[in-house]
Amino acid sequence: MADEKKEEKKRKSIDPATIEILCKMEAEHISNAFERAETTKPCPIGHSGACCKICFMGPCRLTGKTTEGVCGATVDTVAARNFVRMIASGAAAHSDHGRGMAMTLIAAAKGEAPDYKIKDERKLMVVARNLGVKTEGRSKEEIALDVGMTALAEFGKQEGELLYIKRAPAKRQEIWRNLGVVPRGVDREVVETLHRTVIGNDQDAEHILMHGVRCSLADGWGGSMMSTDISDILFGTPGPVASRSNFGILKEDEVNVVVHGHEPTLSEMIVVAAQDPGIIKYAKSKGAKGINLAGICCTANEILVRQGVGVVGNFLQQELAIATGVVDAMVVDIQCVMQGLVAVASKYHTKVITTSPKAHIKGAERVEFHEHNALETAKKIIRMAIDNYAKRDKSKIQIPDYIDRMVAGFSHEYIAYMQGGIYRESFRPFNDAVMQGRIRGAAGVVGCNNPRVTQDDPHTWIVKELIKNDVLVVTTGCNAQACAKQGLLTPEVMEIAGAGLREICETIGIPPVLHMGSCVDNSRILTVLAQCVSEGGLGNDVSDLPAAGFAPEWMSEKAVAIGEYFAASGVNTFMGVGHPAEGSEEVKHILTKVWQEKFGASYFFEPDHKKAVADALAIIDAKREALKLEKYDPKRYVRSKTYLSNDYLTREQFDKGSRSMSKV
Ligand code: BF8
Repeated sequence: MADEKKEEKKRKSIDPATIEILCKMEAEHISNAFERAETTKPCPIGHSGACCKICFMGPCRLTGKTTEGVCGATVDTVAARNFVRMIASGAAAHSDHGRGMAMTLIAAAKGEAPDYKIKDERKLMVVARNLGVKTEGRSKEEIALDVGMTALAEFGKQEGELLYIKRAPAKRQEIWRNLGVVPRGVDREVVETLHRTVIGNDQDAEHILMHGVRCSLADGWGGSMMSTDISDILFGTPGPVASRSNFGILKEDEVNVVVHGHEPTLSEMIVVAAQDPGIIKYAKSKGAKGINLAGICCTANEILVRQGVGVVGNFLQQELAIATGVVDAMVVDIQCVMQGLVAVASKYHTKVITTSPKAHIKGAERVEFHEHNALETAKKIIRMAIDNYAKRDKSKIQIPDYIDRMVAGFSHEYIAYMQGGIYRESFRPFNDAVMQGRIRGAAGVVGCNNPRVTQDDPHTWIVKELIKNDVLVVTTGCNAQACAKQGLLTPEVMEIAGAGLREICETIGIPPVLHMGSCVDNSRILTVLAQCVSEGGLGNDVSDLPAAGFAPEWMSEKAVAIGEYFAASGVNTFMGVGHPAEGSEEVKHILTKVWQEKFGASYFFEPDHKKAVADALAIIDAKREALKLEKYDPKRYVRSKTYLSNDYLTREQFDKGSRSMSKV
């Protein structure tokens, strides 16, 4: 019976640790998102983008014989409006996070947030130059203050072009200018999206969708990019760190504090507080051996890539983490935090603690976080977790014995550094390898979990298939965490990489799957694409590069915004799961055929992830041909003999998974 249950759960996830906890929760009759997805089917009309609920004459469901709403709106108008409203919400979320970072930088520069320091002066100088802030003869605090104020003004820029647009290749900037989509401040673009899509306003699908492009670009090349840059200034630009993932990193004899959400401001302080001797002593006084800090979702990625803090899991594991029975506090800030956490926590001793003024959850504990007393608040939260440690119900504890090793923290600065050293950072070796056909192309594989597909299966299948085909992969968000759990962020993964890709990765000293950070750090991928273009030899624009993007298990509006800005930046992008505008042939046509003509890249929604990879490889090869590069031949480069066969795990060992079954 137990085996049958496991078999059934295998349809829900490829992660054995997740399956183990799903069985436990079922036995304990505790609800979770996997189970709710079974009982709550998507509304087929809303799912296809054909439900209009923007006024109270409706909602109008444009299905069957109903081809227009009460106001006469067609399904194309309705689907386009729904689509760009997703973009606006996603862009708002990333960019409001970015604004928070700018405000923290300003507070730190003014001395009003004494626990925050400028950690990366070099990055501060680079960002200052990009934003036109004078640096000569000024203190770092003065520069940081101007950087913060300039960034803040960018969010609200009413007229003109965002300053960061000039980071894009000149040809791409021209395309955007000619199409009238160079963004102003994200605040204006989000407001205008909502205005255009109000009842009785913009009613031409293509015109509506073009503004969606502008709004998404204000996120990718604006709010998200500034968020990444300012986080690096405050907390350090990531470089490779070794760490671990999955439920096995939780400890039975220590106080487990799990941070979840997106902003690094609080989680960075919790990292500091968890190392405080007084706090550790307090934990020991309560019978614990120490404090074990771990993360979920993008907050986890932020403190992983900078501090090496371990990752409990991705989006769909948040409720499950509590069901291990050993999470003493789950500390959440903003975004991707399920309300279901509180119900699960009510069956255990776990305290769910909300901290952001923007996100309360009924039934959760509340400790509001502000920059001016950040460390003190972090210590208060950890003390709450320590006080909770003794309240665990030992009979309910079950920690799946799965720990996966990983290397993360590949900022674009570090990737450039690896290819030339400190005196000549470059992308030359990468570009040369692509030109010679050793590397076939590059892909970004990113985005969420979605219980409508088997958790982590499309994510990791795509990544493995790409590297087998000599495509270098960069990853962020919940895809990165899926990869971590399957050992795909380790050097051992070289064993399944194509010979050409492997040779280059070994020469440069990078793994073939590079964890670049959180979802706002998708802006790092934009920067890498621009750097590859400016390095030369691969065309004049992002759309010339043999590259593709994937978000195979997306669910969040943020993912729709990200996919949109990638496509509009010239990257053919494949979303999985289903099409949120399935009901409109016109919208689907615009996002694929029309975008291809206008932006040189399409925005595909392809639920068959195997087909998505085949299509992407065909596009990559077509780009290679257009650039007149060497024809890609997988047999041309053979595996180098300079590496010993025992350097990495054997193929058999890899196929079993890289995970260690015992705690390491
Ligand atoms: O911002 S990948 S589930 S955690 S939305 Fe959320 Fe999606 Fe994960 Fe990070 Ni991004």
